Amino acid sequence: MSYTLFYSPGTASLAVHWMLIELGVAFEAEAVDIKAERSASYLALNPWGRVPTLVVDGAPVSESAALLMLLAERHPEGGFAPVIGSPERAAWMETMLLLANGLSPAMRDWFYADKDGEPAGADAVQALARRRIEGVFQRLDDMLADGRPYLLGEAVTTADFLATMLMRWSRNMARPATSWPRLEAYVTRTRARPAFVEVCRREGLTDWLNG
Ligand SMILES: N[C@@H](CCC(=O)N[C@@H](CS)C(=O)NCC(=O)O)C(=O)O
Repeated sequence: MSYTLFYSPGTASLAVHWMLIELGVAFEAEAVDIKAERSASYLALNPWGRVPTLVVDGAPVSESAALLMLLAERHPEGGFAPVIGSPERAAWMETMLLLANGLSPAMRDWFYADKDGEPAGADAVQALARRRIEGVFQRLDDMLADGRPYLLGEAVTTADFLATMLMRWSRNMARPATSWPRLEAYVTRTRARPAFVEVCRREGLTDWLNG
């Protein structure tokens, strides 16, 4: 199996980069400057010029949530997704889709309101995005109310990599994820994982680390 990850520090590629390190699989990492014009060769891999792209055995795949699910399927030994047919599988799918459909697009709207839409309407877009982001944070906080350590229970899954990455992006918002006490305890737990510390080291991320 061969992997090349095209990434940019701290962006939507972070969860995939983190999971590759968790899995301990061999991969190449290529930095993409998302502030610069994308090369024709990168646009051939990812027509929107976004990150992440993971080239899997020679074929480019994008969308961070899909990549996490694909890696879980290709490396079941990692145990990062409940097996097909297990009782936990439905909750895992529901949570992955909540994050990918409910939280990730709202984050994009928050950060790219004036680029993806009309600058004149950016405040309204951000106001709605904020409401949606905080609504999902509340749902995630509710999921942890029974004292479970991770979103799906005792085991770390792809949902935790995705959720932690998305919560990190809220660190400078009016209500960051860490202002929900259970989410603060949760990210303290996920950030303590050696692979999270390692991905931050490799990407040069120095904020939002424990202690
Ligand atoms: N839904 C996509 C979002 C990808 C995305 O928007 N990536 C951003 C970085 S977080 C990007 O590439 N931005 C550069 C641009 O839009 O020009 C995913 O989760 O992979």
